[in-house]
Amino acid sequence: MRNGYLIGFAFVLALLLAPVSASAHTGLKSSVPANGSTVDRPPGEIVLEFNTDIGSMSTFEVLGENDKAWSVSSIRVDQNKMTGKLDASLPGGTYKVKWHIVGRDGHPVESELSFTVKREGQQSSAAQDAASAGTQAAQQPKEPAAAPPETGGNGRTIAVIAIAAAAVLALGIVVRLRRKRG
Ligand SMILES: [Cu+2]
Repeated sequence: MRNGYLIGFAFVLALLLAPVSASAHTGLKSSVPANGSTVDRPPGEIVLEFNTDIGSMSTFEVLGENDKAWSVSSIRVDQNKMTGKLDASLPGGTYKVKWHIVGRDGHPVESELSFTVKREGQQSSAAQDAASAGTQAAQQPKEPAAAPPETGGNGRTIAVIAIAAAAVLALGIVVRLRRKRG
């Protein structure tokens, strides 16, 4: 009977000691051009700034109408910033910047943003702004479904089990010692 309580207690203890795993993944902090913005001139480069440092393997691509890829050269990662030069002058239209990064916690994260290059004589209207605000809201960064298994999480699970086992063992010894004395 008493051992049941002790095991329960040990598990509660282990849960309390386990670090909270709900920490935020790395996400986009800002960009040039900004998400949902309309620019008067084709940008010469894209600048993506993240809320933590990112891995050197991080990259992005620029897609135009019908998902046509526009060539980006010399993508560079510098701490939490990624930049790349657009090889061509983008014609008027809406573009997507799809980024794939490895966050500071080792998790791959991907998402996209969009911006519009103004066409000749195009006026930015309130309706257009509202439309881009809608797109912006729908673009929350997410972990890709094909992400490799979370090694950090497995390590944590093993740590929790180890702590629980150690606690059970220690309490078992205490109980036995007490029984011998009594
Ligand atoms: Cu993460």
